[in-house]
Amino acid sequence: MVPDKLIHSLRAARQVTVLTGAGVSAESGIPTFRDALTGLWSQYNPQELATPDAFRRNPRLVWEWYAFRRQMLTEKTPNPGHFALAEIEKHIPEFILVTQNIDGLHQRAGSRNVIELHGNLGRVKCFDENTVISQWAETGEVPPRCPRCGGLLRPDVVWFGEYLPADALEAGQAAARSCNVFFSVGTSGMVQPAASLPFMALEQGAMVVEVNPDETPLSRWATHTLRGPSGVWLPDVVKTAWG
Ligand code: BV8
Repeated sequence: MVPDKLIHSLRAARQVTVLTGAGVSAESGIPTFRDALTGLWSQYNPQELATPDAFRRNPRLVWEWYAFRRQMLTEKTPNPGHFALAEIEKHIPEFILVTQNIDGLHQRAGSRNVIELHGNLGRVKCFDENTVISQWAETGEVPPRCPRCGGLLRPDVVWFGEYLPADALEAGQAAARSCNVFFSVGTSGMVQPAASLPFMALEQGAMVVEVNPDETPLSRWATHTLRGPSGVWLPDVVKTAWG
């Protein structure tokens, strides 16, 4: 049962900001970082693969891990949680969706104002120049090389130990500081600086709602906790608030 106070605040909200993590894509069949990596990748820890050093040490391995995830994504589709967020956006004057995910499923579900804090699996950039490259010669070399400078190509995602795109982070922080209602959906809240956004919202008096089957460091501070899958709770919020 969605709390009445949450529905009332949502209907009256001028601005709603949402932070999502891997959990919002779990019901699309995309394993979260908490889930043990499956199959071929089960012997690797994502945090050991998603770093510049891992790429320097073994560019082929890291490139193939992302190619595997990109390939997996072609068979996945947005789930009711993604669609519910796209629906909420239609009812709120100012709606900002800040995601840690790199799967592009929010955009595929129809969300329009999406801030990607950690990049996007569908984009590739030059490791040396940092320029996004959309076409390159397939010579069979893995990773492929930058057509401009010959450097190695890499996924356009933010690795551990790398800075987030400044414009995305600043926009996400501003959105946390100015919203009336903040949803934290499907994130374990372990990775900084994204994990600080809900607390920035709390500091300025926003209603903070956590949607997660499990406890997180945010749970004890959240105004409301919807304990369960986002694919169930978020459609329930939409139905209760707007019928
Ligand atoms: C930075 C892209 C400044 C790549 C990702 C020491 C040295 C260097 C850095 C650090 C350090 N100590 C700390 C840091 C900072 C570090 C960090 O936070 N580390 C943590 C691990 C301690 N952060 C960084 O490095 C960031 N950059 O700080 O720059 C700097 C620069 C140099 C030196 C120092 C500092 C960059 C972080 C970005 C990393 N890139 N992704 C890729 O995807 O391959 S992070 C990646 O992991 C995701 O994007 C996501 O952010 C994170 C996983 O978190 P979640 O999304 O929350 O997923 P998780 O699996 O953890 O949880 C899922 C949740 O869903 C669970 O709670 C589960 O219960 C729930 N769930 C499950 N099913 C459902 C559900 N919820 C709802 N419905 C369901 N059905």
